[in-house]
Amino acid sequence: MTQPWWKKSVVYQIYPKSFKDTTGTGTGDIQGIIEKLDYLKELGVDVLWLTPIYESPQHDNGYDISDYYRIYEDYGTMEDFERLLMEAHHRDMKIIMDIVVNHTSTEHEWFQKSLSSPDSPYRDFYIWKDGEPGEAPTNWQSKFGGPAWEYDEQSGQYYLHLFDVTQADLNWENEELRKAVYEMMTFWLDKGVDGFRLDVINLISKDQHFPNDSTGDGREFYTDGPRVHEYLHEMNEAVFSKYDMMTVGEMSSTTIDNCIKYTRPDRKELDMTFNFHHLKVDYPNGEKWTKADFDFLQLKEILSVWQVEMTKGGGWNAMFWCNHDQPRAVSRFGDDGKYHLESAKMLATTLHMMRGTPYIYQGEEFGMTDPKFEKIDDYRDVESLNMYRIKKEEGMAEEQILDILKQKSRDNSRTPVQWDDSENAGFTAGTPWIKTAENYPTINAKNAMEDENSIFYHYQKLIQLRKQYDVITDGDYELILPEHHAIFAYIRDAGNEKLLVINNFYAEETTFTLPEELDFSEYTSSILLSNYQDSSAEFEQLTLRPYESIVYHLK
Ligand code: TEU
Repeated sequence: MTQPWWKKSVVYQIYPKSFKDTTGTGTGDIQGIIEKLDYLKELGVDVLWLTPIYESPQHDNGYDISDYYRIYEDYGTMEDFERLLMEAHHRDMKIIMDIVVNHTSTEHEWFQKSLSSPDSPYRDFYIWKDGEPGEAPTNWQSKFGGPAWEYDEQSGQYYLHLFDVTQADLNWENEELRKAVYEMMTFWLDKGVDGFRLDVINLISKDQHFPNDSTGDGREFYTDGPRVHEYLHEMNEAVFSKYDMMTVGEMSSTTIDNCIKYTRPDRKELDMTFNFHHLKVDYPNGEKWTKADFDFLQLKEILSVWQVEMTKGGGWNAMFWCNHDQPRAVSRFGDDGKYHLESAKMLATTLHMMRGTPYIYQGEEFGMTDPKFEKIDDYRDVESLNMYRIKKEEGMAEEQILDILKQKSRDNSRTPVQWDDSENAGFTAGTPWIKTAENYPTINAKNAMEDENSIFYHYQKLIQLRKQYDVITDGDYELILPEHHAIFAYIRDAGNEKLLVINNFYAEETTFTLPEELDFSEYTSSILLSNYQDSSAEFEQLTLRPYESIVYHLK
């Protein structure tokens, strides 16, 4: 059987709002994406994932959809989108859409009907429960802070919103709703899109007893919920199975067992899943809203367990360091100062040489950093602003809250793409909707393209290698030196062909010694990729320089 194309693909995530503005509104647009297609082709990515571009009041930057069949005005028109699709296909690149069907905006027509008449068939498209004012149906918490239920005086009932109060959860128990969703998906596929990224898709099935949560926030009653596999299988039969497409599910707080089930091909649900466990290594005791260093040993362990177990179970991982909800990888796990170049390349290699489909988040390919905002006025994200308010109410000092946001806010990755050193980093001729990071005169795409030693060309090389070496896609994964405090090293093993991947995650020199039980003396070795010009060809024992990263090919 031939491999599905998405196993050898690299996906590039576009957050349109911050990508490229061509109209001077300060907000990116579809035309801006079209203008940058040649740049993306030069990078070599195969698939572009667009975060939501549908009509939306933008309380959560498009993850609050008010009409699935229309394009958000500031981004352009349906004709613009069709042109983008054509231009991308023309360059042999695919486009995948973000599908948000755990919830809609409360401005969606379905919700408006549901709200205004409890007798309407649309009432049951959402999750309404009885309750007294001030006494919500359950004690579940919204992921953006505060209660997950909102009271509607007129009907005396509450509706569920796991995210913002303007994002009402859909009722997947309702068959008509499910049909309407499948119809909408079919509309986009018939238009020619090549797949979907499905937003928080493992939250769609809620425990119908709606119990109170005695310990936490309620997530155990809807995460990987009772009917989620049934729904995804149904979706696959009704929609995905009819197209040559890819699907990636975004899975909040999921488990390996569930991700195997979501992605094992014979189960016919999804192609691959994002999970976030490796990005919680700087959440001490599970708490995101604290300032903390990342736990390196934990990072290695989590990534490795997912590599090994997903392979064993026949599943497939989507691999990523960053997205629009996460701080910038080089600021978080690397060094965005002195070793910016070395550490950004090292992180890229570490991830792209693992098993799974890698994702690059816009700007990552030339090392964009967190903006390090100093004032609350610089922030735009609904989650950050909620947290600011809640922490203030709890009595936390302003300075401390700002310090935490500087490290943890989702806005860290949402600042405009830094195209060049002109005003507003070449993103807009107007006033950008969110401030640009101040380092744009040096860290920008133009500089990167002009320097053959740049991070950009390192990514380009990684993408090319994936096409050339099957061991990158197919090889087994084995972590070595699990206890080493600075080195993240692993082997990819496809029998007679292997990769030895060695990464120094810190700014100090450190010594790598190949474990004795590994005997590669019969193999011929060569360096496939490195982030220093003159890395040692000798891998039995070597001194790694700051953030040095080397891939040896053994055959
Ligand atoms: O995110 C889901 C999600 O659970 C997060 O990564 C979320 O940002 C985090 O829990 C907050 O601490 C998806 C989208 O990627 C995100 O942008 C949306 O806000 C969210 O769903 C709601 O649609």
